[in-house]
Amino acid sequence: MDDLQAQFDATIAADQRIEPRDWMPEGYRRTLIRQIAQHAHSEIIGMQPEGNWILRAPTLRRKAILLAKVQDEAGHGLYLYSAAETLGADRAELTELLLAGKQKYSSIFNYPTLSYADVGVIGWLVDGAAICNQVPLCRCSYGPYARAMIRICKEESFHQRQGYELLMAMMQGTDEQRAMVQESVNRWWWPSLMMFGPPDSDSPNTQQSMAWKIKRHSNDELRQRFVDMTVPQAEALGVTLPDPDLRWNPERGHYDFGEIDWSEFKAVLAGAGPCNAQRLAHRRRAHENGAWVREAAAAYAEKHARKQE
Ligand code: FAQ
Repeated sequence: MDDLQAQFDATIAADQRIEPRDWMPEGYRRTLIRQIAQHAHSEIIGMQPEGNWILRAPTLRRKAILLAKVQDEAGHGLYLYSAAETLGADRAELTELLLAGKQKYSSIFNYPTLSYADVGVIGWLVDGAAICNQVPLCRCSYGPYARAMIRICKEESFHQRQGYELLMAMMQGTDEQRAMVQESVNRWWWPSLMMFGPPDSDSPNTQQSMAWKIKRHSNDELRQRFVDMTVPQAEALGVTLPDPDLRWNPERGHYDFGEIDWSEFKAVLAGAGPCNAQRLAHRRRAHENGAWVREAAAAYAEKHARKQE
């Protein structure tokens, strides 16, 4: 056991990868299952807010783009459930835990998409935040998660650009369209900052996850990186970010920003966000409606296995 622990520690210290068949501490396995499952659930639940606009996309081109993006999110969910399975988790059980409210998904998907500009703003801000958080996960110490993140990040970059391009088109449109973009930015800015998780001083998992090189940066570091990256993009777009305290700090070499309303974050995590109940109810309904597909696939797999015998 001591030898196994020493070997694990040496692999982490050498910045090498832990693979599914390697020995790993139970806490490392549990932390990864928790984070990867939450991430997978986020991708699957995250299809809902934008899915809301597929039938109402303004042109065939916008509809094709949005369909492709939402399908990518389903794909990301599937890679991530597969990565969790390499740790011994069972996909059906993870889904049950989500539906029972025992496993989380990202707070951001509990907000409604009220206008078409929200599709662009989700691409720009939500996918932008996701990229900031996920690019370092490509260097995560657990091999299957790190490798899944490479493809996911490439697709997220496309998602971010499609959002920004959509917003540029709207900003070059009518006054009404510009107002629609600004109103949407006002609603999504603060929840996007909350995606990075609680402040470092109140983040129970960060220290251990960084020691295991699952997380490569703390929540506050990544949040700051996102703010620094996004302010010039907002200027180029011609929108204001709804924070009177946002200003460049030459001493720090970063933008200062206002206090996040952590009581709102906690309420959303506790299930009291504007769309928590709706998102879970929809997911439950889709799961129940899909029961016959799972049964048919399992029966087919069994028949196929018997034939091979
Ligand atoms: N929402 O100690 P920490 C996407 C929980 S992007 C809900 O700091 P940790 C792409 C946390 O789980 C979104 N819960 O935790 C897309 C923990 O609870 P637990 C998904 C949150 O794990 C775009 C507790 O608070 N991305 O889907 C949130 O070290 C557009 C204490 O927090 C990922 O999941 C939150 N915002 O750091 C899809 C990335 N923040 O489990 C569709 C991978 C924290 O102890 C459309 N995950 N919590 O009960 C991570 O990088 C990390 O898990 C953090 C949290 C940074 C999210």
